[in-house]
Amino acid sequence: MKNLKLIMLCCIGALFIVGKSFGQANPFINVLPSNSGIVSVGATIDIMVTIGNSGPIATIPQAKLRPIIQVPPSVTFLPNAQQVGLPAGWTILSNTGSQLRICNSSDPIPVSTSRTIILKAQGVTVTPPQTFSGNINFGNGTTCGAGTSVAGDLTTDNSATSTVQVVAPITLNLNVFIEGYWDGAGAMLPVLANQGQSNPTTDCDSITVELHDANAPYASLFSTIAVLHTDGTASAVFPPNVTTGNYYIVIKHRNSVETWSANPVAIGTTTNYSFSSGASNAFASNQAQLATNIYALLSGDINQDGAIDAFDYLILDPDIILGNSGYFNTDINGDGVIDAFDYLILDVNSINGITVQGP
Ligand SMILES: [Ca+2]
Ligand SMILES: [Ca+2]
Ligand SMILES: [Ca+2]
Repeated sequence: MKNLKLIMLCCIGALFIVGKSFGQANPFINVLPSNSGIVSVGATIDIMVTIGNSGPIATIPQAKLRPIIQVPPSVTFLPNAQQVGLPAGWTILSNTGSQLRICNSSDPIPVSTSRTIILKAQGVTVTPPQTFSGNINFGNGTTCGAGTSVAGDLTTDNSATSTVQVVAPITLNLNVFIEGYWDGAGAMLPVLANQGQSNPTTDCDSITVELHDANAPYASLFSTIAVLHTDGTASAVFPPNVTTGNYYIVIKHRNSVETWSANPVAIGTTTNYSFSSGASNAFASNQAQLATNIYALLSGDINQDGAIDAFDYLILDPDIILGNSGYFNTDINGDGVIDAFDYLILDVNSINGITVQGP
């Protein structure tokens, strides 16, 4: 009987040792880029790192995981201050731009749970798809310094790879003038500077450039903001998820009537389109003539409802009475002050019943 008890105790002990030696905690890692791994030069891509514990018994202690994420030279990690996608209890140990090391400093990971870490990288140079990787390395369980693996770790899932591809952005080079901002001599005023902004005097104002479906109901599919320069040029840069094809180009500006291209335009990697060189380059020739061969978006739609009318005047009027100056959408002639000269431009377009023209 005594021998039987001894054998049973030995068996339990053996089972306990087996359990302790095999399969206590198994950390694993996966990496996945946003947008199918495609990013344009200068744009940001999210790299999602999933780190978990498939167990089956023990929690992974804090300061025990110090994975390294390594990206190719075609992209670079943003500085630590912009890495805001770490879960509570995780820290960045080092960031060289190409290699970022993190640690679960004060975040133990129980069995069957995982953590998602979002790291931000930026496209640097155009390249075909390249591999990036995540590798679990082990900490010492106290300071995130190098340490040994956890009992039960299977090494096969301690690294993961995916790909990132850096592409050229889709660039649309535009020629656009804005009626009210005309300087009378071939260019537009430095409106932002006139209105007290710190922009250079070669900047006129911001415009929103949209690409709309060529087919009804002509939905807006892509949008970006571009700086319109005083010489009427603007470079609208779209993210690489824009599929090249035919789109209506739509220009929105804070006190002009929304203006559509006359027809859908074939948008490629680099496309040039001039609204200003002909009235008929806009849908229904909905532009004002400023000079020979210079046409412009019609000014005065202050409330951006698609029509220039008395409702816009109702917004302009109080600013004239108050004698406001500075960054105001009611400054239709862009000289920085709101007065009767702004009203004169609105008045003509209101009388003419100007409204947005599109398909
Ligand atoms: Ca593992
Ligand atoms: Ca309006
Ligand atoms: Ca003005």
